[in-house]
Order: sequence, then structure tokens, then C-alpha cells
Amino acid sequence: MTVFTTTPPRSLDDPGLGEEYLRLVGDGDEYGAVEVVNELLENGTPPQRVMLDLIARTQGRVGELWAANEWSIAREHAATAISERALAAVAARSSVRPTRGRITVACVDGEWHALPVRILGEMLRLDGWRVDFLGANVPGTHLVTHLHQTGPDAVALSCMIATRLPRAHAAITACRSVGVPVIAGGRGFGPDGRWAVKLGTDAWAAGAQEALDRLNGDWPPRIGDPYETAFLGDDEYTYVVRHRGDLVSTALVRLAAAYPPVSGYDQRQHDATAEDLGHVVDFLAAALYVDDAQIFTDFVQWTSAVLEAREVPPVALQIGLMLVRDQLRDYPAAIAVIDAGVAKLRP
Ligand code: B12
Repeated sequence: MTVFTTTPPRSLDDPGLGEEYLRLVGDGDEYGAVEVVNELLENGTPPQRVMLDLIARTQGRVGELWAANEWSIAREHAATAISERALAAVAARSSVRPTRGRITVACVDGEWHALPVRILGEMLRLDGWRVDFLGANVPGTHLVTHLHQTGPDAVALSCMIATRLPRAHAAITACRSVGVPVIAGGRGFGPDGRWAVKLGTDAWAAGAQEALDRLNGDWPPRIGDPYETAFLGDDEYTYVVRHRGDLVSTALVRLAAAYPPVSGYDQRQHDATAEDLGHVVDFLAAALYVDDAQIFTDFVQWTSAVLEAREVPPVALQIGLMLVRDQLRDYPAAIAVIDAGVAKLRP
């Protein structure tokens, strides 16, 4: 007698599915990852859940593994490419005729995290919106040209890195000036979207589902005077931005004397150090722009953890911060922000 055994269909509620899917994207197994997605959809799993509870959640794990130095940048890139394929597979199998209105979905200038906002775009499409997806790194002027050409009901603007906030502000003001309300999202706008409010957005949402809820509520909002929130930043912000190159290069030159291990760095380590010092100045500028040291203290805590995972001790970051600080003696707000950052470092 032949006994047939059938494996039960996969479900998002399977405790091991998240790990299995992470393993597939981590192994670069595009075929396997897409197969899981297709199977879930065939079994009746809502596409929204596949996007949020599988693809988005896995990307979060990918970020943690990269930050902990367990996965290389290349492995993260490969995994993200597979997530994009998986997302395309979801989109290909679920089509909804637009009934709600038209929305432009874009990342702010200099923002390369296109996948989070792509997920938002697909969620909006499934909710009946006609979506114009502009992707990563959209300069404000081009965004406004697009608004003139398409006349959307809203702009959904993503900022995942707080250093892009000044550019986000310019884009938000420009969109509102031409009468198009802006909903903002992404971790760059801060906890509870607190910096989005400062930049004058009409709405903020933590995630794609929250954005749908907000847009299905009392939308469109009445756009107030866009110029009421159009001006932020002061002399200190302007000084730091204008002297970014000098601040970084001077700190780099002085670093060899202040932190001797640097003299043994290879080219790759030198480049990474220069990039890190660039981030120090960029996050400092963003903190000055919105007048909130938390942007900088969050950055210091995060960078210190990332560096420690790569065996760079907190004292190296501390020295880097002090070398930038030494060049800003006449700028009390900048000094206060850097001091708040230094205070967050483990002794
Ligand atoms: C993939 C990835 C990249 C890729 C992006 C490729 C792509 N096509 O997207 C690349 C390699 C380009 C990249 C670059 C960098 N990255 Co990166 N990246 C990631 C990673 C691993 C996944 C991003 C993702 O897809 N997340 C999945 C989505 C679904 O997550 P989500 O945030 O929950 O998404 C929801 C919300 O954000 C919200 N949302 C997003 N946008 C919007 C917009 C609106 C209008 C609304 C309403 C909602 C909304 O809705 C989404 C869906 O629910 C994250 C880790 C993470 N936890 O996200 C790091 C991460 C975001 N990156 C990080 C960093 C630091 C960087 C770099 C600075 C690294 C470097 N040293 O160069 C650069 C910055 C580049 C730039 N200027 O933009 C950090 C940010 C830390 C911080 N301080 O905030 C993270 C958190 C990694 C980590 N654990 O440390 N990155």
C-alpha cells in the first residue's frame, strides 16, 4: 500500500516561516523566496500581510544583521534585491482598479531607501489609489514639476535618514505652496513623526497601514499658510553646512595624532572613517536645523553600536566628535548638541 504524505500549505502564522524566508533572502535564493510569496498568496493570505508581515519584517531583520556586522553590505544588497522581486511578485498577482484619487509617492532628495515607500505605494494601490511611484532621491524641483503635470490629491513623502530633513522641508513647502497636501513617513521624521510636524506636513503616519487609515479619514486637510513653517535653520546651521568639507578634512588630518590606531588603517578603513565623520557633520546640521539634539544623540548611540560591532571602541567616536567640536568653538548651539552626543557614549 502506498501512503501519500502532504506537507501542509505554508502560512504566515507558522512560527518558522520568518526564519525560513530570511534564510532564503540571505542565501540569495530569489526563486525560493518568490515561491514562498506565491504559495502564501495562493493560500489566500492577503497581499497586504505578505508585504508587511513577511517582506517588510524581514528587511528589518536584514538591517539588524548588517548593523551587528553579521551580514556584509553585499549580502544586505542581495537580500534587498530579492525583497524587491518578492514585492513585484505580490504586485503582479493583485491588481485593483483605482477609485479613490491620485497620489504621488516619492523619497526626498538624497534618500535611497526606496523599498519602504514602494511597499507603501503597493498598499495604496490595493486600497484603490492611482499611484505615481517616483522612487528614490527625487529632487524637490522635479517633484513639483511632476505635480503640475499630474495634479495629484496628495504627495506621500518618505525620509528614512534624518540628515535629509532640510531637503524634505524644501519639498514639503514647495508641494504645499502649489496646493497639494503632504503626508510624511519614514523613521527620518523621528519618533511619532515629531520633526514632520516642525517641517509643516499636513499629516504623518508611522507605517503603510496607518497611512491608509489617515488617508481614508478626513482627507484632504485644509492646507494652512505654507510660509508659516517655511523657515528653519539659523547661522549655526548655515555655517556647519557651508564648512562641511573643511570640518571633515581637518578632523581627519588631526585624527592620526589624536587616535594612533588610525595610522595602521588601510584605504578601506580610511574611507569608512571619512564617511563616518561626514555623517557626524550631517547629523549635527540636521539637529541644528530642527533645533533638537535628539537627532544627534540617536545617531551617536546608533553609530557607536555599529562601530563596536566592528571592533572600533566608543573612544574612537568620542575623539572624532571632539575633533569636530574643536572647530566650532564660536557656535554654542553646535557645541551643546555635540556635548549631548558625547554624554551618550559609554565611558
Ligand atoms: C535596504 C537598506 C538600505 C538600502 C536601500 C535600498 C532600497 N532599495 O531601499 C541602501 C543600501 C541604499 C541603504 C543605504 C543606507 N542606509 Co539603510 N537600510 C536598509 C534596511 C536594511 C532595509 C530598509 C527597508 O526596506 N526596510 C523595510 C521597511 C518596510 O521598513 P519600515 O521602515 O518599517 O517601512 C515602513 C515605514 O518606514 C513607513 N514609511 C516609509 N516611508 C514612508 C512614507 C510615507 C508617506 C508614509 C506614510 C510611511 C512611510 O511605511 C513603511 C511600510 O510600512 C534598513 C533597516 C530597516 N530596519 O529598515 C536600513 C537602515 C534604514 N539604513 C540605515 C543606514 C544608516 C543607511 C546608510 C546611512 C548607510 C551608510 N553608511 O551609507 C545609507 C543611507 C542612504 C541614503 N542616503 O538614503 C539605518 C538607519 C539608522 C538610523 N540612524 O536611522 C537602518 C535602520 C539600518 C540599521 N539597522 O542601522 N540602506
